[in-house]
Amino acid sequence: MQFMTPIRAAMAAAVAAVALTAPVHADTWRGWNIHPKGYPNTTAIEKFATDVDKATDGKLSLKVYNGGILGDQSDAIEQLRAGALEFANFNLGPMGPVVPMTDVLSLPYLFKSPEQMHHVMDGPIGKEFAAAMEKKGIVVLSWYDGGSRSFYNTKHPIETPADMKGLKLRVMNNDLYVQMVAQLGGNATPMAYGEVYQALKTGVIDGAENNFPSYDSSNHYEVAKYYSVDDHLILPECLCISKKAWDKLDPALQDEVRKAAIASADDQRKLWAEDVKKSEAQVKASGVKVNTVKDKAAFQDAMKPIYAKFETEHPEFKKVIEQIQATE
Ligand code: BDP
Repeated sequence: MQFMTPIRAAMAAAVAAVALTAPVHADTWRGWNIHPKGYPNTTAIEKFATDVDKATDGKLSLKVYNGGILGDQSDAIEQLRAGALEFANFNLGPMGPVVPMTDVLSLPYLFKSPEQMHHVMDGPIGKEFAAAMEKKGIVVLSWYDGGSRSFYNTKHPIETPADMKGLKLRVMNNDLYVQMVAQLGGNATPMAYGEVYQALKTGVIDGAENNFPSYDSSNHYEVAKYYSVDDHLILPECLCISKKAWDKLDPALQDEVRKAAIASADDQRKLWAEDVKKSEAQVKASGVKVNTVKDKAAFQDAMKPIYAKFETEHPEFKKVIEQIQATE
């Protein structure tokens, strides 16, 4: 036997180790998810991962990284576009800086209800948004529910815009949300989701805004005990694939992945409907004061200048805004 230098021996051992641990699958995909285990989106995207694994006989092996451990959404969008991540559940709010058309969806009070939002996104208008995202390297395979978002804070119930005065509120990364809070008299701070709990606790911010499932699962309800239902944002979410990964698949594999994604959105919407009720009951039982804003029109009226400014800056999106508003 030929004598091996220590370096060659170490290299041979390393090669053998790689061979032993190398995946049996042809391709391994990493998935980004901000939510914890048990959250509707987490259950649905994990099911998507196992379904794809099964349906492709292991040609694709998917692993979901929960709890935002791979970074905040704005970073994850860039990673997905670059092909460093292959799939993700994104909220369309922080998508605006990358895909300007999606800012339309962040206009407060655009949709009348989550049902109307689904109707729009599942139809031809949803396809237009998906096409705009695909041009930026993000392939939308299905739309998840994100419910409707309302304000919560540590100080007092919000009944009218006057109650927003001076409140320091965390918003997601999008200038439209800064404008939204400013129009209502508050001060907005864009901040990563994972930093909000601590910021509420230490008084760096007085509040934030979200749907009931996230208010509950993030434990923000433990510190910010006033949740005021004003439903200012109804934001779709997507199950997305990196175009770089998508384009490598042959049509048969694309078909399997798409089927699994559509089934995953069905699962998510069902789980979501249950969780909205469960989480509202849970936070109420823990002592949160939930109030429903009576005069929503006062909040909606305050948003008019945002629409005017947006439509002046983006006349190209005026038509889609009107089409959405005209859809039942
Ligand atoms: C949740 C969304 C998640 C966002 C989060 C937030 O599902 O995508 O990151 O809100 O407020 O409702 O950042």
